[in-house]
Amino acid sequence: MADARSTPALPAVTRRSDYAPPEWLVPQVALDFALDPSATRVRARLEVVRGGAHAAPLRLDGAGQEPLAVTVDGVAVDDWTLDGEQLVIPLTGDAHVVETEVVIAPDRNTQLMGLYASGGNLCTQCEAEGFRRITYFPDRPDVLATYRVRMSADKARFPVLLANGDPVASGDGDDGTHWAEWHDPWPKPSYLFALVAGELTVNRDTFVTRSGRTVQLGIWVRAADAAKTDHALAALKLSMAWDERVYGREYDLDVFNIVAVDDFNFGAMENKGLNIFNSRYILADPDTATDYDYDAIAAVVAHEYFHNWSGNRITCRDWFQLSLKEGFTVYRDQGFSADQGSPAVRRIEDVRALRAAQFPEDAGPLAHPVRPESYIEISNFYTATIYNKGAELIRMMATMLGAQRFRAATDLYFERFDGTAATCEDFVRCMEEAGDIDLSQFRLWYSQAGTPRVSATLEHQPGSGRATLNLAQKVPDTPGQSNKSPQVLPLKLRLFGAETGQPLSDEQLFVLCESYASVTFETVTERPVVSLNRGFSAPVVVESDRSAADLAFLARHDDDPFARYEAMQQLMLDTLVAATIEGEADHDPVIRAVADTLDDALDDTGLDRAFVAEAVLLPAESFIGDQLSSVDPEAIFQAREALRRDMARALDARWRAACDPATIRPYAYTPGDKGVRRLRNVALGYVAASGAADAAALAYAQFEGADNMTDRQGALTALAGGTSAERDAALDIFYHRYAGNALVLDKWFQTQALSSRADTPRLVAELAEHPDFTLANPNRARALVGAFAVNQRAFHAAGGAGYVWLADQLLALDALNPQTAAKLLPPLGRWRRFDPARAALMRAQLERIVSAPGISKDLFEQASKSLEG
Ligand code: B3K
Ligand code: ZN
Repeated sequence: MADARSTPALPAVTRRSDYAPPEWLVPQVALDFALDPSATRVRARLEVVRGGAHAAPLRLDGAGQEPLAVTVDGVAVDDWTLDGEQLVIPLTGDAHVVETEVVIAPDRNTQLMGLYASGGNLCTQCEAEGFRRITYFPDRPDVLATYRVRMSADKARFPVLLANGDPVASGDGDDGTHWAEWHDPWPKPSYLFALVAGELTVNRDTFVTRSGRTVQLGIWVRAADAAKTDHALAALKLSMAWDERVYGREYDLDVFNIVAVDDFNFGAMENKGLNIFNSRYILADPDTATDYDYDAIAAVVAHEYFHNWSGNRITCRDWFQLSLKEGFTVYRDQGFSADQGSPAVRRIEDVRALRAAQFPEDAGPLAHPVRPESYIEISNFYTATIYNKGAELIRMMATMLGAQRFRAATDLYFERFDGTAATCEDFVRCMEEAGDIDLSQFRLWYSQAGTPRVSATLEHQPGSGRATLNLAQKVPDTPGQSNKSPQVLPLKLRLFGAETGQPLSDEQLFVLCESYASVTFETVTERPVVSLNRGFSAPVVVESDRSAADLAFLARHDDDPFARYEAMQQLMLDTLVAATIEGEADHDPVIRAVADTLDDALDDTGLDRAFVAEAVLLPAESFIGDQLSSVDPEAIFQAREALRRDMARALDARWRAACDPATIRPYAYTPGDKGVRRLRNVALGYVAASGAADAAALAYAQFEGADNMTDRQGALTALAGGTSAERDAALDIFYHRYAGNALVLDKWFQTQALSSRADTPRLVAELAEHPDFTLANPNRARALVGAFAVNQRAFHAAGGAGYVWLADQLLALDALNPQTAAKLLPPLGRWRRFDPARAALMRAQLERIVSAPGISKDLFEQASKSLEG
């Protein structure tokens, strides 16, 4: 019999069904920080109130610290106990003042959760459960308190002291210290607490809200970065105005501060009145940031700002409701970005991201519903499903309600639940009430995981004047869920005549609720072609029997730009899947369709170049793999390269026209110029793929002459896949030019990790030994380790060396930063999608991780579920 004592206890599982309201409430908190990187003393004063008739003691969450003193109503007590890491204090009355004191060491906090040091400054990250690493507290989102925060610190080292809410007082102390007090009048959960102390400069501006409140805006960064904050500041002001105009939401404090830090586990954090950002989503100038970076900065600034209402004023009752704030806020930031430029391009990018990250998650061992049922570590549930699929759920409701009723429903939601911790169900009920719609069956989207698959066939008897679209849906099994019910799929449809190119019907919204349904179209006077799921109105996989000719027709004639893109993608995908399976395919239909689209763009007949750049891009290798029953990475790579090469050669003149240096104008960040740059860089990639003798020289000339990072990085990417001398020179110049600029060095690592060169696994392993590589900085870890693991050809190269290398990195990273390590594991969990040899090698690494001594529950949950699922 095995020795039970040698088996470590499995981490505890938290279940949605176990939710119970808090036993004790904390209406008010006062915190006093004596800040010091190696020993920060935290005194907390909690006004606690018994939440109903019960005799339970007060339980305060803690992590990694010990109570140095505990008082109740001003009197020191010693009848407290520790239950695991929880501080348990017996209390006799219904209201008390409980004070605790702890000492923590921010400079030893490598997890970057709680209070930690970054670049010599101190900052916090509390969502989801970081506040308990700062002080003892009921660290759950349904305990809402108003916070008063006092900070004192060495004035020379930490001249700036910021916290949530509005500043109320400050002054100098003894021995070179100073102090500041901040008060946040809005009750908030502990995960929204924040403070920052350090040497920072500020870029200030003001915003006057629609009711006339003047808000002081500030973006705080290192002095050297001050010049790179104008774009973020402008985006903040645009976001504030947009939320007033589109959702009727106004800002509610006198100040709004943003601080940028270099060491951050994800993008940014919406702490009330004091957002803390990963510096990659704040800092931009043309020399160091691409157009993509500029767009991402605006989107993330908007996202965090929008959380002030969807997240902060109304928060989540428990973490199972995370999509209540995240799905809705992503939907809101997508709407904002769509309004800044081309909505079609933005929709294409959002759908591409959904397909690249969420569809595989939904089809793999880590699949979970938008409202999960259980977790081991909540940090693992900040997923594409919660965020991006969650946003699609809101979008579907908005589509079914129409703009006016959707606005009425969000108004009702904001009004009814302001100041509370709400649930996804609360949100859906507002949609039902104000939208006058029954969403009973729609709720399955919250509880069933898996991407629904829709099959569509169009029947038409010539001369009958009628066509019938037959639809069927199936929601696939996912771990722990089988035999699922059909879901509500809002599908936008339209028919076009194959001969005339004219629409044969208006666009209609057909809501598919059953497993099977038919839609009949009258007045069909010629052979029809169906355009379906227009605008990607439902986040589903569509399988249709449309021919290559029909897809090419839609790619040129559909009046919905998303549907045009989609038809082109499907045409390319069908070709690439056939080529992968059969070793060859007819490339001509794709080449002709791409030629037509390019001609429309280059003639400047009104087609947005940014849209064309998207439309002519081949589907990613991983997306091709997702269509196959077993992924053959090398065959996919070769099939895609062959098509790329043929497209490159057949359309050589057009690509050269699109990337002609004559198209280069002095840099400006305008939608039109962005489109020209995007198409130029896609075209440059095709010229490189053609193998033309002058290709490397052309890319190198662009690299050298570029006055902006978009063109410089575009050229570097075009070179990085090859073996030219220009490639080596460009990488070297790029590295030296940006030595010391961490965000640009991330690009240098990432470009090489994503390269299609056959020796990428070796080059990446060498880069991990580079003096500038470190796992301690999450951006750098993601740039090399994260990028390599999604480079399908390189990561899955035969022999499995990539799997071993990834597992080595994850184990090393886990010891420093479990949250970031766990985020990088999923590519290893996709073993079922590969041949038995690769699957066995991948499983072996997962098993090695699961049985490694002392791994975090974050990594354990991801690896163990990946083995089971
Ligand atoms: N709410 C934060 C994410 C926190 C992640 C914690 N593991 C940022 C955002 O979604 O806006
Ligand atoms: Zn968010």
